Amino acid sequence: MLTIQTDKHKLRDAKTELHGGLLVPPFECPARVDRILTRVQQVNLGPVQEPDDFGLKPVRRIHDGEFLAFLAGCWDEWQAAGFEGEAIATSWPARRMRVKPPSFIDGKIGYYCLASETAISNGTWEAAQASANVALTAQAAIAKGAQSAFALCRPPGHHAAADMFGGYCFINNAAVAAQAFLDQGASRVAILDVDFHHGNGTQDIFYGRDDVFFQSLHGRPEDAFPYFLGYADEKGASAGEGFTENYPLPPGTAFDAWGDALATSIKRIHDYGPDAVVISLGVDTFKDDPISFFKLESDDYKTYGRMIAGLNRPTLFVMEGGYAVEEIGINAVNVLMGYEDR
Ligand code: SP5
Ligand code: ZN
Repeated sequence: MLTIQTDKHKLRDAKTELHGGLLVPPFECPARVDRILTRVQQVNLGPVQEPDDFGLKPVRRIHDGEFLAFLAGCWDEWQAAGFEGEAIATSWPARRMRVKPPSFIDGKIGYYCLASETAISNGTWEAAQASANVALTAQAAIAKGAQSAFALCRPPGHHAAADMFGGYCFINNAAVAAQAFLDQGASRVAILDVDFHHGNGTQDIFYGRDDVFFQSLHGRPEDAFPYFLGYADEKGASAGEGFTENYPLPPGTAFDAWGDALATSIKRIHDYGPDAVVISLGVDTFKDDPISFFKLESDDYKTYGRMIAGLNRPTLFVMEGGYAVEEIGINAVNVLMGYEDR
């Protein structure tokens, strides 16, 4: 399988994450991709190539222009305001307030932010664009005839909505790639989100549409980030009704129950008959993940890679989360090896 990767991910190197009331080194760190790349090479998964530059046109198909301008200018504006730390939102348009973007960066960042654990700093915007290019390059390889490809994206994307960042995400790479398939002639795309966290951004982007079938398996919102979306009764709206499906699962879920949910989800995707499948691949479902509560073992990743291959559709794997850095390479690449049945 072809892997697309660039060292530009290293430009996303925030020093702080707001976690449990402390500013700690971010869980979403450059070493994650380094580990996965090392494993890709160790097992000879296939060639590793640099992304092409697609510019912002395919990104604008998903994201709001004002939001992208905010991301592009955020760090400079934050510094110009004289703040000494990284850019972290502290105020939001909460219930019954005016949902209107302020001019001053301290207000504007709150308008565009969905979770304040995620700090913006120098290089974040450049890395986010490079990550989208990674997804688009892998998508293009499939459009040219490859049966599968691995977009080793970083920063991740599935929490990012059309006009919101957070959950370590800025541009929704999977959504941008899914839209690219459609813009190039596909009529239906399925997105299967197996990251531990609900793919709130992806769900929100496609909620009213029937040309993208969104499925997410995740820690139930009662107990897990992003807390405010991902219930089983969210099924899509208007034209999109029936084209979103959620599988919220409780703390301690191991592969028996998780694999059952996946099997159901895969059957639903099979019935939808997509022209392409995008997998939002997070391996924070692992038993030793530091911020999650599922109990998957390393071998389970191979098993479910095989299950995904059973769909027998062009499949784009887009890297999302996974914070047990020691095992992230084994777990992520196990999915891809399982898919290739080796
Ligand atoms: C892409 C992705 O996986 N983003 C995840 C963002 C999660 N950020 C907030 C996590 C809050 C976790 N609190 C966990 C307490 C564990 N003891
Ligand atoms: Zn996650």
